[in-house]
Amino acid sequence: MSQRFYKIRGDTLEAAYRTMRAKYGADAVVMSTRQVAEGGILGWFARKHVEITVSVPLPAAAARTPSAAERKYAENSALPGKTATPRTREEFEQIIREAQRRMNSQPVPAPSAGGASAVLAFPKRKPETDAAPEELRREMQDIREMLQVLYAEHPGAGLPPEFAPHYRTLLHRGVARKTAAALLGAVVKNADPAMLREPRIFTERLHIEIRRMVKVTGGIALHGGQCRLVALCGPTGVGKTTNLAKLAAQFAVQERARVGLLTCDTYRVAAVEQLRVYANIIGLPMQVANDAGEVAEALRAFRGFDLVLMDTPGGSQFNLEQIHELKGVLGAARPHETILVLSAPTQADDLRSVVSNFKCLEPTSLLFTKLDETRQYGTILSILAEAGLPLSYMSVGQNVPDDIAVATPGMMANLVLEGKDSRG
Ligand SMILES: Nc1nc2c(ncn2[C@@H]2O[C@H](COP(=O)(O)OP(=O)(O)O)[C@@H](O)[C@H]2O)c(=O)[nH]1
Ligand SMILES: [Mg+2]
Repeated sequence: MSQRFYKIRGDTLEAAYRTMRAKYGADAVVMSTRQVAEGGILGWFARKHVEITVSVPLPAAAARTPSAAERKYAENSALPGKTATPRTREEFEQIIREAQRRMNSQPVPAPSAGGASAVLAFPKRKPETDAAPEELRREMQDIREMLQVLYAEHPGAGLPPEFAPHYRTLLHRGVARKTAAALLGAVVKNADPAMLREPRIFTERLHIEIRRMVKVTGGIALHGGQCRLVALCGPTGVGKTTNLAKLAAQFAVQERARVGLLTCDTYRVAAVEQLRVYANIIGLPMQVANDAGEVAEALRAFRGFDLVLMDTPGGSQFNLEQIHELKGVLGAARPHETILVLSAPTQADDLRSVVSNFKCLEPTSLLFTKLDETRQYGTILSILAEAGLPLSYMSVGQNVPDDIAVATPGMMANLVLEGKDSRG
């Protein structure tokens, strides 16, 4: 969309903003604000001004009819700094106070000074005097929250309140606040704000930013002539054994690789038997190791193989003793890759504690299972971003060997933005 940029100065932000409205009308948008000093001698006695850079759409562009959402935001956000980044706490607080005042049509006292709590402590309203429609109140709450997160975690990231619906969609899909704010901040930073008003364009840019955020391994890579050892670890029942069987079948059947199975999950007899069933069906040799010494011995039996997949006992992330024991076994095995297996329908905070407590096993990637049992794919995105680990595979069902896919950034973006599982 074509537009022209102007700089306007005023004694205060409010004054500059009023000039902008008077001169350029309702379509002008504040792109940035800054403090400037004028006159004075050697830096003394200079007068302080606020300078705003505004963008004004050229007539053809301005003729576009705003969407219902845009109109609603325009009606409810006509205040200084509407589309500018809040640069200071004062400015930020003012935006919130103004918005609340308009919602309540009554003055809202300034929050008391000092500390982050001042930003968070918004005055409580009595429900019986509250005339604001529920919908509008929720939207304002989202805007406030989005600004708070941005303000706290991405100072300087410009995010006009009109993009709050996108923020809310991300939260509904399970994306953590911080990740959502980072994504939207990146979208706004890397694109023309006027273009982003078009929801389709915004979604496209968001797709790009999600793809940028997601790192992947591309799956297990075989190294000709070298036996790769890959261990799967994680909590109980997440699908380690089932997905190990899927990988084994795919490498043995499709890639014609020499694959061996090794398990040190001897806590439960059934666990060994479960893997043995798969080993027999696929026709693969299997070794059982009870401790670090036996692991070394078992690995010798697989000399000359292309790939050894190692199953491990599952355990609660809070059973640190068991994790420590497994660390000893993995220390002896020295796998080339250690894949931490996580179940996607798990609550985000539990996933965080799994990642944090299994970190000592030095996982090289994450494998998310049970994507068919959730639509909160945003959780996966946030955990990946927070863990700083790449994604290797995604499991979308119980079928061996079909229900597993090598993860790609595009797949992850589709999941988050379209809410479909990766079979779709
Ligand atoms: N719906 C669904 N179930 C799965 C998936 N992956 C594994 N499972 C099931 O989860 C259960 C536990 O799997 P298992 O491999 O024994 O977990 P482990 O304890 O981590 O080894 C089994 O019933 C699997 O069939 C998946 O992607 N989707
Ligand atoms: Mg198992």
